[in-house]
Amino acid sequence: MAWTSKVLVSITILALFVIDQGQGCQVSTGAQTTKDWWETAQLYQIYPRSFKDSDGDGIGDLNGITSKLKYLKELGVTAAWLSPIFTSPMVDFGYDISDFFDIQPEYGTLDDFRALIKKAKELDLKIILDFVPNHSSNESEWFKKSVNREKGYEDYYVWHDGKVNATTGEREPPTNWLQYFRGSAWEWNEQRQQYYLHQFAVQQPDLNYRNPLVVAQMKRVLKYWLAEGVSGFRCDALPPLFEVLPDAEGQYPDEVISGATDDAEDRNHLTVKYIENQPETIDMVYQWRTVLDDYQRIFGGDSRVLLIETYAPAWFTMQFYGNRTTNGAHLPFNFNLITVMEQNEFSAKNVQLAIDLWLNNMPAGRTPNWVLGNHDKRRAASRYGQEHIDAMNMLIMVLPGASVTYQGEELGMTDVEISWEDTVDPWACNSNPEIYEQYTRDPARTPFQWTNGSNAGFTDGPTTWLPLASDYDTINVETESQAELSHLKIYEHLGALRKSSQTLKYGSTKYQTLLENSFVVERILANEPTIVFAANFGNTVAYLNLLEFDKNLPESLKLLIRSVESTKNYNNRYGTTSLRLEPGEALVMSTEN
Ligand code: ISL
Repeated sequence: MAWTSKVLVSITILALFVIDQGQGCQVSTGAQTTKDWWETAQLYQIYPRSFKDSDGDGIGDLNGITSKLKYLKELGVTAAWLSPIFTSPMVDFGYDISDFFDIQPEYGTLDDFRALIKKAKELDLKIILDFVPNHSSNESEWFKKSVNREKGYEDYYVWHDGKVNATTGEREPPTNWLQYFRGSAWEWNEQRQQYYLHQFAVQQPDLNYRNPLVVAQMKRVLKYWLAEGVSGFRCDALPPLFEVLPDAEGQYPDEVISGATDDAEDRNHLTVKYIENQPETIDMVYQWRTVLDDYQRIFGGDSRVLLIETYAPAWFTMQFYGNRTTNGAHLPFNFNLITVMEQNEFSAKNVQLAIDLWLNNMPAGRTPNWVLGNHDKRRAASRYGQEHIDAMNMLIMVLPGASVTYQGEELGMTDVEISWEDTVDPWACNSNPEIYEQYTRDPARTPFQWTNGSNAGFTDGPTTWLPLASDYDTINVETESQAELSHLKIYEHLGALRKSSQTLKYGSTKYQTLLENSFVVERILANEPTIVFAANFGNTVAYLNLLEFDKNLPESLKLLIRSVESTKNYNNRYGTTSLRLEPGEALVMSTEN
């Protein structure tokens, strides 16, 4: 080994050793290796209905998305995942699919989809589709055939005779199971004279994964869209994929009442043990991974990826990654930055807890990811406070692994209050005007804000399918692009930094809560500038001594990116021993000269 290489190796080892001596939390392995595209991806969720309308009907569509792919490229996005675009009666806005092999007519045609893929390829953008395996629409041919007990379809869904009440003699559902969207998870079908299971709406019957024909059919769905050129799938609603096996008499067990709520229609009324998080679900994901890997082996190209949607405890979620011998999903979504703050206040300590909970439970050698929002949750700017949206966008972009942004979070879009009359989300519609706000997911699904012109530039037509936000005159792409600094510009700067910085790609990570309510993340890579993120989540001024966090930091750091309200200047240097941070101020800095 030449002496220069020896010195390099020693410096790297020394650097890693120094990191390990630090206070606070850190993830090591700063060694530079090559990473596959998804390991450092900047992912972006498109909700097609609300992204861009191209034909004036007030509903977003595929041609609308195609016309805006360049926008995603400018943000730095690596791959966009599209919420469902398949044929659907739209009871759950595309999550109730009636034909898994075709496009919803109001969104366009298969040819429009092919044009979208072609344009994306030209721009070097990857497209990921939503795969909804748990259920179909009740208007699907499969369901109709199953209702008719047509050969091969008899057991496509979970059918049951139900019970007869010993006292009244009346027919009852087989169990007390509740759907997510309020009310019983069983629906009586007159024609077939049996109940069917639906963990979501009545119009979303659960497919029966104990039937090998269903397993094979859903693998066909994956292969069909892979052949159309997609780069992977976001797998919807995994926890309820399997239910426990019935006993020898064919009976299922009741769930225990949890006591968490008196509302007997609300799923939280039950402690769900038999209808979620079964081991067979993990195995099914491993099988889908094989489908994707086989496809790549046969047809070549970049890795096709599996993203998993699961709100489940870590012991279950982490198994999706795979085990010692088998690969599972590339990225089971990490919702901790959302869910920890649903149960606790938004604070630096709880941000740290959210990060710890993922990194400390993640199996070795796997890739973390950070989801800030999606179409099921309130807007990030509304959850954390508008003054913290830049900080949170910075956080997910400086942490190691993949970042996941829901459309509009880069602009700082906020929740739109939707009246009971305008409410369309089935979850809310299954409740009543007094309580619907605790269930509705409409506020985060309103049309994307492109300009301050008519209907925010979302559509040329007179109406929009959900009301527009009232603040679109200032919160929109056009206005924010023209501003000297804006949430959008900050997001773009972050995207560019992620592309250019070896440290953000390969560096080791250290993070810590400082003082009462400030938070710092540091990324370190030998022979590359160290990147430091610092944010004040509190409501008083904080003076941070960053040397308490890492004594090896220099006297001053160069400012790369600042939050909108910060009065600091790009490229100026700021001292590390007493860094003044205003409430809500967030910075990304570097040790470079
Ligand atoms: O929304 C939730 C929490 O806020 C979840 O309980 C959600 O219902 C669950 O994660 C599944 O969501 C997914 O599947 C649903 C669909 O309505 C959601 O939009 C989708 O993200 C049924 O397909």
